[in-house]
Amino acid sequence: MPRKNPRVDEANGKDLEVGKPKEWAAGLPGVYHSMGPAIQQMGVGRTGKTLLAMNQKDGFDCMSCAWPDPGDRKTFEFCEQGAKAVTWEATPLVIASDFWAEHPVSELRQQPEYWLGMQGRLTEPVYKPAGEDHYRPVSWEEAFGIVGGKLNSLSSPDQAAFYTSGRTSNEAAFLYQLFVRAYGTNNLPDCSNMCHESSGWAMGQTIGIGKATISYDDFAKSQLIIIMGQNPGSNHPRMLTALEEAKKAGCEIVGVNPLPEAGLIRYKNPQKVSGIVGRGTELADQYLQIRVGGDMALLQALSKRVLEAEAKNPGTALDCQFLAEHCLGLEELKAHLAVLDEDTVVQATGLRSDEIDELAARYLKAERVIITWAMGITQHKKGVATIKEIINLLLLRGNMGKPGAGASPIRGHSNVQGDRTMGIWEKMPPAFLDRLGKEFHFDPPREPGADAVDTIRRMRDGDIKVFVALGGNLVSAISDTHAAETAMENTDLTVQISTKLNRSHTVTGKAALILPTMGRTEIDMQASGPQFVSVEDTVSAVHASEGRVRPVAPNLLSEVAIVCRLARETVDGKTSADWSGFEKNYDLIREHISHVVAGCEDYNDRIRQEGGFVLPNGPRDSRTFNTPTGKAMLTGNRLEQVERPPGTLILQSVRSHDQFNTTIYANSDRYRGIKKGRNVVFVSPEDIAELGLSDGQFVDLHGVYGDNVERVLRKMRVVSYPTASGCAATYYPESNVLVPLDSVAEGSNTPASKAVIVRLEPSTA
Ligand SMILES: Nc1nc2c(c(=O)[nH]1)N[C@H]1C(S)=C(S)[C@@H](COP(=O)(O)OP(=O)(O)OC[C@H]3O[C@@H](n4cnc5c(=O)[nH]c(N)nc54)[C@H](O)[C@@H]3O)O[C@H]1N2
Ligand SMILES: Nc1nc2c(c(=O)[nH]1)N[C@H]1C(S)=C(S)[C@@H](COP(=O)(O)OP(=O)(O)OC[C@H]3O[C@@H](n4cnc5c(=O)[nH]c(N)nc54)[C@H](O)[C@@H]3O)O[C@H]1N2
Ligand code: SF4
Ligand SMILES: [Mo]
Repeated sequence: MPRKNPRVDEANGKDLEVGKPKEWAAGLPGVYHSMGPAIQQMGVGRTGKTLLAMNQKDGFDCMSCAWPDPGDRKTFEFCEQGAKAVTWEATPLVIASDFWAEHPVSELRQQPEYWLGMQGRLTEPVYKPAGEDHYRPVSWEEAFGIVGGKLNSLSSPDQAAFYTSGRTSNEAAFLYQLFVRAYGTNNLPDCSNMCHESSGWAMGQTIGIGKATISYDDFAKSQLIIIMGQNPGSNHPRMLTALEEAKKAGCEIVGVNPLPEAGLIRYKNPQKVSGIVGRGTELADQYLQIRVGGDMALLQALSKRVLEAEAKNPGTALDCQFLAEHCLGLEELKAHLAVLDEDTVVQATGLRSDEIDELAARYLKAERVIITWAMGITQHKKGVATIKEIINLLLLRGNMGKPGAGASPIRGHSNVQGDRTMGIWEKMPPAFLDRLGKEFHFDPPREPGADAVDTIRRMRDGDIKVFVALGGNLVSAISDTHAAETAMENTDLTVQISTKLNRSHTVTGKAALILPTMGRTEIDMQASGPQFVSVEDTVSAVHASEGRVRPVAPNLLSEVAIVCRLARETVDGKTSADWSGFEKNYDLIREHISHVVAGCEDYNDRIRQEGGFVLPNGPRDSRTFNTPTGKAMLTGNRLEQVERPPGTLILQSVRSHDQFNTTIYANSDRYRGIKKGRNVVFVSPEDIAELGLSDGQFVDLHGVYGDNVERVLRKMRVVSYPTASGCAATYYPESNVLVPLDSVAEGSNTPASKAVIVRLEPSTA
C-alpha cells in the first residue's frame, strides 16, 4: 500500500541549532549517518540489494557524484553521500494517485524542496491542462500525444528547448540529442552550463580537451595535490580516500578555500579501524584561506614566482624541453606577469606574501603536481580566465601528460561528463554533427542553440514556448529565481521527466506534464531482457551500470523508453533511427554510439570488459594538444578583482552536507555545525563586528547589482564562522534569488553564483 504524505519535520528559524564546526570528515559517524536512514526507509532487504551492488563491477554506478572507482573494489564501495542518494531514489514510498486531486499546484508551490522530495517516487504520468490548478493522471499514450502534438505545432523547432541533468545515462543522452537534432534544434541546455562549463571552455582553448588530464591512479603517484574551490568531504567523499593514499605515499596536500572545510583538514577513513577510533589522517599540509574570487591573483602570483626562480637559476624551475616542444605563448606570459603587482595580489587574495611563497616553494619542489578544482573556481565572472591560469601554472613545469601530474576539474553529477561526450551540448562541433547526420541519414541543425541562461532569457522573451527536461530542477538550480520562474510561466508547455517531485513541477508553463522514470537502482526489463546502461566518470573511465531492485511501480518507463516514444511521436521517419528497436535492446543504441562518438569504437565489446574502458585523452596519453596551433597555449589573462563596496560582503553559495544540489536530504550540515535549519549566513567575527551585527541575529541579504532590481533573501541567521574576511557564505539553491541572470562567467555564461555582493540589514520580516 502506498503511504501518503509522510510527516516531514519542517525546519524553521526558531529550531535552528548552531554548534562548533567539525575538523574532520567521515569515520564511524559517516557510516552511521548513512546506514540508519537507509534501513529505516528501504528496509534491510532493499538496503542490502542496493548498497552492496553500488559501484561494484557488476552492479550500478552511484548516481550521486562523478568521482571514479578504484581498480580493486571492496565490499562497501560507497560513501555516506552515495548511500543517501540511493536511499532517496530507491525508497519504496510512492506518490498515490489521489495526491494530485488533494494538492493543487498553487499549494505545492508553497512547499519547500525538502517536503516535495520526501513525498516519494513519481509513478504515473500526470498532466496539468492550461488554466487548471491540478495535475491529473493520464495514460502514457495521452502524455506522449500531448508533447508530440505541441512540438509539431510550433512554427520553428527553435521555439523548444530540451534540458538535461547529469544523471542521465550515455544511452538515453545519445538518443535524446539525436531526437532533438532530428526535431531541428540545438537548444540543448544542461546542468553543465551552470557547473563546469568554465572548465570546458578554458581547457578546450588551452589544451584542446575539456576533461581531466589524469587517471585515478595518478593521485597515488603525485607529490603535490592542490585542491581549489572544492569541498570533497561533502561533495566527493571518496576523493578523501585517494588523498589519504597519496599522503601515505609522501604526497603533500594544499587546500585553497575561504572556508575551513572539515574533509580537507583531517579525514577518518571509515574502511579502516584507525579511521573509526583513531585521529585519522591530517590531510592538508597547507591551507590558504583565500578571499572569494582571489584565485586568479594567487595563480598569477605563483606562476610569477616560478618564472622568477627560473630567472635566478636558469634551467631549474621551468620544464624547458616540454615548453619548447609542446607549448606556445611563454614570452607573452612572461611579459604579462612582469607587471603583476604584489600589493594587488595581497589585496585580491587576502593572503600574506609569505603564504604564497610557501606554496610556490612546495610547487617548485614537486616533480609531479595535480591541481583539482570545482565550483569555487568555475562559478565566477573570471572563472574561465582563472582556469587558464591553472593551466599556465601546470604547463610551466610540464605537469601534464606524465604520471602523477595534471589538471583535474572534479565533475559534479555522476554522468554529466558522459552526457557531453554523447552530444548533449548546444554547441557540438561540426565533426560530431557530420558523423551524426551520416549515421542517421539526416542533416542536423548547425546553428548553435541556447544554453541554460539563454534558455531562461528566450522563455522570458516568448521565443521559447516548450521546455522539456530530462531530469533536474532548472527553476531552482538556475540564477535569479524570480526571473526564472517568470520565464518558465511564460511558456505554453513544460515537460519534466523525473524520479521525484521538485520545484520545477510547481512552477510550470501554462500546461505541464510530469513523466515519471526509473532510477539507476532499478532493473530495466525490456523486450530483449534486462538492460544495462553506461556512464563516464570525472577521469573519463566508461563503464556499465545495471539496476538491482524491482522498479518501484509497474507502470514506470526507463529514460531510454521515454525518449524513444517522444521521438516516435514527433520525428518518426525524419531519420533512419529505429526508435522501436532501440527501446527493446540497448545494444542497438551502443552500436550507433560506436560509429558516431570518437573514442567509443566497439562500444558494445569494450563496455562488457570488466571495469569498462578509459576514453582517449591527448594531453594525458601523448602530450598532444588538439588546439588550432597543435600546441598547448600559455595565456595572459587580465587580472580583475571582485570589487566590494564599503559595508558589503562577497557572498558565495555552498552545498550543505545534507543535500544533493536542489534535493534536500535533511535540514542540517553536520560538518559546519548546523542542525535543523538552512537559513543561515556564515560571516567572520571581524566582519560581524565591523558591520555592527551580532552572532545569532536575523538579517536580510540584499543583492547589490547595478540594475535596480530588488533581490532579497530574508530572515537569515548570522553565524559567526571562521571564513575569510570580507566574505560570507550561504546555501544554494536558496541563494539563487540573489544572483542576477546577467551575472555570468565571461566566455562560458555560467552563473557567477560564488561572488554576489550583498548588504546585510537587520531583518524586517
Ligand atoms: N553530497 C553531494 N555531492 C555532490 C553534490 C551535492 O550537492 N551533494 N553536487 C554535485 C555537483 S553537481 C557538483 S558541481 C559538485 C560540487 O562540488 P563543490 O564545488 O565542492 O561544491 P560547493 O558546495 O559549491 O563548494 C564550493 C567550494 O568552493 C569554495 N569556494 C567558494 N568560493 C571560492 C573562491 O572564490 N575560491 C576558492 N578557492 N574557493 C571557493 C567553497 O568554500 C566550497 O568549499 O559536487 C557534486 N557532488
Ligand atoms: N547558487 C548556486 N546555484 C547553483 C549551483 C551553486 O553552487 N550555487 N550549482 C549549479 C550546479 S553545479 C548544478 S550541476 C546545477 C544542478 O541543476 P540540476 O541538475 O537541474 O538539479 P538537481 O538538483 O541535480 O536535479 C534534481 C532532480 O533531478 C531528478 N532526478 C533525480 N534522479 C533522476 C534520474 O535518474 N532521472 C531523471 N530523469 N531525473 C532524476 C529529480 O526529480 C530531482 O528532483 O545547479 C547549479 N546552481
Ligand atoms: S564518492 Fe561520490 S560516486 Fe563515490 S560513493 Fe560517494 S557519492 Fe557516490
Ligand atoms: Mo554541478
